[in-house]
Amino acid sequence: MKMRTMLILTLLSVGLLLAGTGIAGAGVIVSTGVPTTATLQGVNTLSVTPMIYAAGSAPSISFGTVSSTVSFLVPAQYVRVVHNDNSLAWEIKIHTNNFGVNVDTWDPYDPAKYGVTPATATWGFQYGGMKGSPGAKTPMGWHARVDNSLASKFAAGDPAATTSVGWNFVKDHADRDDPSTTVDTPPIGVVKDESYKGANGKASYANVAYGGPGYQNVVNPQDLIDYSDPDTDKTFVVEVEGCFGSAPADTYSTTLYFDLVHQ
Ligand SMILES: [Ca+2]
Ligand SMILES: [Ca+2]
Ligand SMILES: [Ca+2]
Repeated sequence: MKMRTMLILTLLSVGLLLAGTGIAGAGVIVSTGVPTTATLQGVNTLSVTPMIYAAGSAPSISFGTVSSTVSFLVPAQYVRVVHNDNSLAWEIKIHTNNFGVNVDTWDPYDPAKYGVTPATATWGFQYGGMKGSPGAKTPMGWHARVDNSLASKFAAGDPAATTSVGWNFVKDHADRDDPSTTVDTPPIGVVKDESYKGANGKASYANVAYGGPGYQNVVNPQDLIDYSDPDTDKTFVVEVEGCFGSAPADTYSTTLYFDLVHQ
């Protein structure tokens, strides 16, 4: 090889080497950082107020004296719910607790606890709604809306037809699984568990709303896409109804609870 050719090749090699170094120089050579922390204070507030349709607040929900011919009745009051929670995932659940059970330790599946109050022979397996004398109960339904106040009532309907009427049954903390119903339809093959714990994960049953930082959804069983409507603020309303058609004449009462729960 001639000296001139060798010189050219050498120069080319150095050029390529420099070019290669140039490419390597575009990547990260050193990476270092500054530790950064913040503790965002948690906020977990929930308040509920009975409101009269198209008017101000009320001390309670009162159905008054109900005619024996009435099957489903929406009272003169609804409930305004104001919430604020910045946890990763929260839910607001509606329920009664007519027998004062501790839902964290209550086992609706343990047969040994059948016979302990509430006795199924007297009260059956579902206790949500209002309670009268032993064995007398008036189931209740709930319907939630993203509105912050209401001027008119949602049409009463049988909560058993959830998606067509928009109402859900109010669950009780002591609700047990009814062993006579085993399979839900639809979807076929899903175990039909009516206990409060079984219904726990079903958004359209005990949950009235859920969300996380920056968003909140109000449950709406008539939205067949995701059973919920996005709310633009932290206030919504829950309407209730009494299902008197299956109840005997009596005087009924309960406390309607709203629980803020973190998932
Ligand atoms: Ca709202
Ligand atoms: Ca069942
Ligand atoms: Ca939706």
